[in-house]
Amino acid sequence: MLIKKPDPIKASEITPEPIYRNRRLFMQGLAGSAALALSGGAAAIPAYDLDADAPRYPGPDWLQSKLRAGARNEALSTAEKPAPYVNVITHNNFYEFGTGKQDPSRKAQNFKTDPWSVEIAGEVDKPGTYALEDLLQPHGIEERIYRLRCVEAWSMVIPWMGFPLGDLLKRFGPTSRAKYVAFTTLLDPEQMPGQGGFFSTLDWPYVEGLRMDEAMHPLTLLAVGLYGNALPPQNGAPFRLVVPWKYGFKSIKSIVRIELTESMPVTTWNQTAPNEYGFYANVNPEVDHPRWSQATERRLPSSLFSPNIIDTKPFNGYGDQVASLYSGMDLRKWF
Ligand SMILES: Nc1nc2c(c(=O)[nH]1)N[C@H]1C(S)=C(S)[C@@H](COP(=O)(O)O)O[C@H]1N2
Ligand SMILES: [Mo]
Repeated sequence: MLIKKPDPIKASEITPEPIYRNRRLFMQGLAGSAALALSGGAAAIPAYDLDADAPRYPGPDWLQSKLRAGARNEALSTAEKPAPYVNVITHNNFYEFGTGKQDPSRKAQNFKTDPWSVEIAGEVDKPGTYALEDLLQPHGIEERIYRLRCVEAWSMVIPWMGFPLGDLLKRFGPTSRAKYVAFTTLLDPEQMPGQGGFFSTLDWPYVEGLRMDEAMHPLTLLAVGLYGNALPPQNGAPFRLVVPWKYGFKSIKSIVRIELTESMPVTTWNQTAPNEYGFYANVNPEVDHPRWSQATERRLPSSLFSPNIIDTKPFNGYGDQVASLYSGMDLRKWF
């Protein structure tokens, strides 16, 4: 219901005001550490040509050194050109900070993402609450360049930094009853203006879920960065999910809880409008949204004169890797 219809094509992607306001901040303090974060000890992540005016998000020291040690996973990265950094950090869906595409980049800049802790709960041998630094400690970070296809029929290519969710889950010993994984975003109306007010948009906190085999799939990523740096708050800092073959709303941001469950979790968009947003939400050009076609998408950056409309691929182009997870399932019924 509330996810908006595909945007009309905009005349241009204009750098919004907060980016300019942030420029001074960037010049004053963040520049040094950002340059450091991008120089890359192993030199495996290319020094991206980022818009000089756009803010960088170096993240805490412990994360910077992990990011610097990261290398690109070429085999699991698309060769398509990533969207310009400024698009990735200013065209966002993060309803906790408002429903406009630029609300998150305007309103999330002071969102406190360090220290951060994550609870691992449910059907695991070793439940507990862990500081993010400890939770990530054994995991090496790699870069993966993925397509992100929003259910609103726009898409972009994003160079994420992260590690496979499956590697993390294995450490906590899923029990034989673990059939699904549920993820929860932070609930904090003080910091997240979209969660407050009488007419709230969604039932908070935001919850998403995966079937266990989807969660263990090597493409399923826990991201802590993009474009070689830490995640910006508007992109779900400090810790988010990225499931590239599913509509973007499955890729839940700013996770504070991961629970392994026996039954299918109740998830935010599915609960809000079950006829429009399924639990599976695999990208599928043959199953239209009740209010618009899913056959094509607007690949960002796009403009009035170059709208850049492309065909949507089944499973967002990851069918060779993931279609077998759904063999025998009617994907019209399980949309
Ligand atoms: N907690 C939370 N996670 C969320 C959302 C949200 O509103 N809240 N929006 C989703 C949607 S609809 C999309 S398309 C992606 C967008 O990710 P990006 O802003 O990093 O491109 O985040 C997803 N994760
Ligand atoms: Mo989305």
